[in-house]
Amino acid sequence: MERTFLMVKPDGVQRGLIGEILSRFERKGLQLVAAKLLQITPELAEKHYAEHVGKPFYPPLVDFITSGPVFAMVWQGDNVIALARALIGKTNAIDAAPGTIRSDYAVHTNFNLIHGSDSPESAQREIGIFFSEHELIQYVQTIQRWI
Ligand code: RTP
Ligand code: MG
Repeated sequence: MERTFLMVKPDGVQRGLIGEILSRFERKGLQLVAAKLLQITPELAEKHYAEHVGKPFYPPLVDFITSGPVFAMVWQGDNVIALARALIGKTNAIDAAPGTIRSDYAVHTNFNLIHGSDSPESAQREIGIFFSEHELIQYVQTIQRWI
């Protein structure tokens, strides 16, 4: 059983798409284990996007991700990291497959609505940045045996 870190970015929060985005992961049969609305500081942005520090798109990325509240979540399920990335779609909305979140709602690479961890290492690191252990709720999801 894997866990991944997902986050509705400031554009998704401002556009009122938290519920729409969250419901896609619920319908898939994945399990929500933590969630909160928070404001990302520049320091937190640098931690989260450490791999991108120094790249040309990094300064606008930090401006964007700190521009308003985000909705951070941890989801659990078999292959949840790759499954979530598949539901999210490619970084650039033009390349995202129809039916994915970014294809359905995003226009620009810079405003692409949602973040999803890209590997088990990233997931563990990002969950640790945004959540403490006591915020991760363990419970039996009774529908799991049908999924
Ligand atoms: P994310 O980390 O936000 O889930 O997005 P991702 O894995 O699909 O893309 P990543 O390569 O990690 O890039 C992080 C964010 O930086 C912006 N970006 N701009 N102009 C560009 O070439 C470019 N490349 C990346 C995007 O907003 C991307 O979500
Ligand atoms: Mg990424």
